[in-house]
Amino acid sequence: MEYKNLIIEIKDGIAIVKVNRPKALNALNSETLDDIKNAAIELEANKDVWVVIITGEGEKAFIAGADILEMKDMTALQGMQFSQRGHEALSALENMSKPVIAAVNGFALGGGFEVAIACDIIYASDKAKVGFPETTLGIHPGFGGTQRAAKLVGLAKAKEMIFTGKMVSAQEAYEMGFINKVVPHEDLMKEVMALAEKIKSNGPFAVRLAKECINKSLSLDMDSALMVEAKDFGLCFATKDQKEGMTAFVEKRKPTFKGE
Ligand code: DAK
Repeated sequence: MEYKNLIIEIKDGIAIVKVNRPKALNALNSETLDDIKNAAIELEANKDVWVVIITGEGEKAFIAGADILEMKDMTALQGMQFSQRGHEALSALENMSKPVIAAVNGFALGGGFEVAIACDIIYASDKAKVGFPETTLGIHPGFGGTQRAAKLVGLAKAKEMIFTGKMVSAQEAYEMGFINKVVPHEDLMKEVMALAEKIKSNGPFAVRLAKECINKSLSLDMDSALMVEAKDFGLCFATKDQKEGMTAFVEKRKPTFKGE
């Protein structure tokens, strides 16, 4: 598929998705939101892709938010349509069964930070700055940020970030619990690739089913969530990878998973 504002590279089971509007600090306009939705759908269907990485093109930004120039003069109807595009894009990304890593290479603000926290794991450059400046613009996070931030770091820290609209360093965001790891800027992609390779070396269906179980824990009561876990655990035994993983252990060798 052709993308207007994304560059996608797929190599050895890992897809790198780069948001490519560096002149606007990769801000999310309607075209880019549609691109993200279509890329999530396409990569989900691609059997050769086991892990997805999302990052920003250029030295300065991951994504500096929704496109303020596009939003500025919107009518209520256009605002609603924009909102729906955003929800469709973020839901497509979040609902991918495959693990998605955000490589936050610079500013991740507003909708951009919401994209990052919709991913499964965040690694950030030590130069990155993150935050939810929406309230400084007279709006509030609307791509799921109020919900995901509170679940990720707790109510008090989420409220402080959103009410103040402040921008914090990657290190501060790490200390709050938003980010998994902060790395030197020049090592970001190397570290993220090593993480992706480590995940890829494990049984892909096991990883995907684990993701489903963990995500369900956010919306289900304990008994229902344990039912999902039991069902997904059982499903692992329907894969060749489970046989390979356990046979390799018994034979004292490394497993070779094929995603079957
Ligand atoms: N939108 C559009 N253009 C942007 C942009 C953005 N969010 N951020 C930066 N740019 C553009 C700038 O306009 C500038 O363009 P030119 O003037 O060169 O044409 C270029 O990128 C470089 O930016 P700066 O010159 O400002 O660069 P600096 O290094 O001086 O500053 C900065 C970097 C990131 C601190 C600054 O650009 C900045 O504060 N940007 C705005 C960040 C921000 O407020 N982001 C939040 C946007 S609001 C919704 C759901 C969600 C949302 C909305 C609706 N619904 C459900 C309806 C989400 C809203 C947001 O994300």
